[in-house]
Amino acid sequence: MNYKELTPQSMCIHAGASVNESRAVVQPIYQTSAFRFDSTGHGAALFAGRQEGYIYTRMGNPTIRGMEDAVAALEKGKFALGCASGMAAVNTVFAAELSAGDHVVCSQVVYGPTLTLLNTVYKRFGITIDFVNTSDTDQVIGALKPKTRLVYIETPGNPTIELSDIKKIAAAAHEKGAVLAVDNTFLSPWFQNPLTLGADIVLHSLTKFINGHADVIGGIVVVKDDDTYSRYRSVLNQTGGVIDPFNAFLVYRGIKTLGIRMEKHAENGMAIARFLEAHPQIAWVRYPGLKSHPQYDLGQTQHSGPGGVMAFELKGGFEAGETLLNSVKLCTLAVSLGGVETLIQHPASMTHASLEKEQRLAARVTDGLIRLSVGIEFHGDLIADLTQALDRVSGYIGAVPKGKNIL
Ligand code: LCS
Repeated sequence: MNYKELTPQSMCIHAGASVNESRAVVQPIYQTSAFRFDSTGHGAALFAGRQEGYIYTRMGNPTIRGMEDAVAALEKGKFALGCASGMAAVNTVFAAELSAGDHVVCSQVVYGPTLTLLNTVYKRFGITIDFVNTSDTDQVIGALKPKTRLVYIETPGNPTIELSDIKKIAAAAHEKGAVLAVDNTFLSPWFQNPLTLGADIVLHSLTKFINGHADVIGGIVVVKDDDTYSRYRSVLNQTGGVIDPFNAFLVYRGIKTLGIRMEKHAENGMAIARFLEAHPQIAWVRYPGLKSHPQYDLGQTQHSGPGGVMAFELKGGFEAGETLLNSVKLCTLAVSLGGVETLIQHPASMTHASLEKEQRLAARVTDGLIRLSVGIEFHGDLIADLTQALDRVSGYIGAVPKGKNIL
């Protein structure tokens, strides 16, 4: 059976080419650095690419390959490249695409270290970058230059949950001979497939929803054609930032429940976003499932669900936010996102602390912004926890109805 023809739910369970002589139901962990050659001729044929097979785990490994093929299928791409972290995936895209003198148009709203990587390492290598508000396609069009090689977006962006129009941005980039790379970490391939909307490259931090259990650091790049794949594979092979077989195994296992987890993240996300939006302490909530999201209509055209991550701001600003973060008991105060447990964090002092204040504010990461990654606990327990924590926010103790304190 060709797993590429399956529906996404069955793909989650069965996608990936299994190289598995043991007949084990689950792809085994090939925890080996190298693979034996039958003869010098065999080794030479593998190195020359005349014969298919595995040589050395940095260049490829069956456990990693199974996971890569599963993500490639779910993203409707042709090949994927498993990386040691999401940042290794980001770096693979930059290293494969950019040469000295090239220009990049990058969204202002991306994971902090992505912006910093461009602004430090790649700037040193003679790359010029314009950071623009990519939720306004005209700003992307206005920033494109003859030297633009890469347009880079996250949608929804981390952490403000602003959306960018993948189809229109891809068309604008292509018109100028540039490629569009989309970091699809926040919605996962379950809810959004940028390659089908015209993007050339998709990448993920596997650390988040795709693995889903907060126990792996990993990343992946998905491409559409053989030539791009060989070029990227060669860069990843030289730079060495590959995922290891054990982490690939854990991610492959996580993928089996991607669909049911994502549906639950979204169901809980809707319940919590509505609760927060109606709460008197909350100034605003940004979540793709809320009609109040400024780009709700765009979202409906490019993703099939809202995911599990939202941003909000308290009326009491940063101090109120600090009290909230120090008062939650079921939600965990931690960075990262996309796991089965609910995590809450403060981007200005945590995930986006590497940005200069000016850059941070340009990216609309205000001091009072809070990011919530909703897990798959029972939503009523999460609402009870947020209620008791919001009760403690200064000036409002007693002003909001008390929730049941479950802890
Ligand atoms: N892309 C996005 C959208 C991310 O959110 C992250 C990490 C990365 C890439 C990098 O992935 P990593 O190397 O960590 O696997 N985002 C994080 C965050 O928001 N909190 O902690 C990490």
